[in-house]
Amino acid sequence: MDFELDETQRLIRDTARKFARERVAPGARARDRDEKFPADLYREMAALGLLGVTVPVELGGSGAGTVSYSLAMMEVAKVCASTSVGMAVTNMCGELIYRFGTDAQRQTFVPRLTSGQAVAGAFALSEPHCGSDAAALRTTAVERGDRWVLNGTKQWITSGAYAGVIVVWARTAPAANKGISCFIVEGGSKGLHVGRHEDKMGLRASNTVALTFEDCEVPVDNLLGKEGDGFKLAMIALDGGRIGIGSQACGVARAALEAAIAYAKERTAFGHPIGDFQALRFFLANMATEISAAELMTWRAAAKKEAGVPFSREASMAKVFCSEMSNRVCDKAVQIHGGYGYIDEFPVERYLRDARVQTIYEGTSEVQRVVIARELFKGARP
Ligand code: COS
Repeated sequence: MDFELDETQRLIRDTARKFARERVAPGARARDRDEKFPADLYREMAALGLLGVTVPVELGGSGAGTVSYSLAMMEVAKVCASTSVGMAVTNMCGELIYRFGTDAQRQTFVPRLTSGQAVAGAFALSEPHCGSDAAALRTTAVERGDRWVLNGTKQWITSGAYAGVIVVWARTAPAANKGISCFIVEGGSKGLHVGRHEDKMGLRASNTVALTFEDCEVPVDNLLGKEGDGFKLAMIALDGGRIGIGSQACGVARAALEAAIAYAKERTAFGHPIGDFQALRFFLANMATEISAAELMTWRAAAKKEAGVPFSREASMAKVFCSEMSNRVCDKAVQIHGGYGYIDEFPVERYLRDARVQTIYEGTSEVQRVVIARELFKGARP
């Protein structure tokens, strides 16, 4: 077991850290307030290889592996969780097309994602009536000549109004999960309508919309993977995605811890900096310990994925632990700030709002526990 980063991992982390501090952090508060989508930042990120950390260099990525990806996500999330979620989804879409696409699909769509030409990628699985029960989706795709014709509505689509490449799941046969297939749809396609922009509690600079497909035609060649394999592709993508959200949660929690330490050193009460009081020191020590545990869990899942061994359970464990941890840590950071934690002059209220969705999206905490428990009942090492 090696706890040292290799040269590539260090390089990616340092690149992401510098970019996050210099380019992403300065506007984070204003973007959150104004709900301003960071399209320009994604273009800059693309130039640094951060929109395709795990896809090969020939396709415009960094070919640096999942641990590097996790490190990069942590750095960006630490300064702006909103920016990091679009980064996560774009990486996830690029990797999915790289892994399961035909040569033509790889050559056409992956470079669009990694170069920033597509602005961002979008992952369209959930629908208004189904999120956790992904196999219940109702969007249909019918083959007509050399086209697939899509009809239906997708919900909670990150970067949906901006994404140039959208991976869409649709029903091609009645059978629950075996009747689902996966398609690559270009943003702006005829028959693709962008719905209401959601006014969210957190991640306010991230764009979240519904997408409606009305006789939206895509070439037959845009079927990703085999017909009927879509559900498995979604599960595989989400396993990796959960490492991304675990990383995001760690990044946000670290930001909250650092803000809390700074405030505890500066604020005085009863003639002392409040950081002198043991109650607060214990809060901070617990926060730091939990973050450290969460990071290790995330990197373990990432290392397993990179090694090509099963990692679903580890990804779900990391996701549930990190997301719940980040909510506890951000909540404590607000508590340490007292009244100042509740106003937008200090960043901890944003961190808490941003953390809240982490136990919900890319599979709720309850879904993660379903995945973990199933593995236990299959006889996996507890
Ligand atoms: N990797 C590869 N294949 C997988 C898989 C994984 N991680 N998980 C499931 N599968 C396969 C199964 O092996 C099964 O294949 P067979 O039918 O050939 O045996 C098939 O997919 C169906 O699996 P399962 O029966 O477990 O499906 P369920 O409908 O019971 O779904 C959960 C299980 C709840 C775990 C799944 O629907 C899920 O993860 N839901 C959450 C979706 C989500 O995260 N939504 C958020 C969207 S993004 S914001």
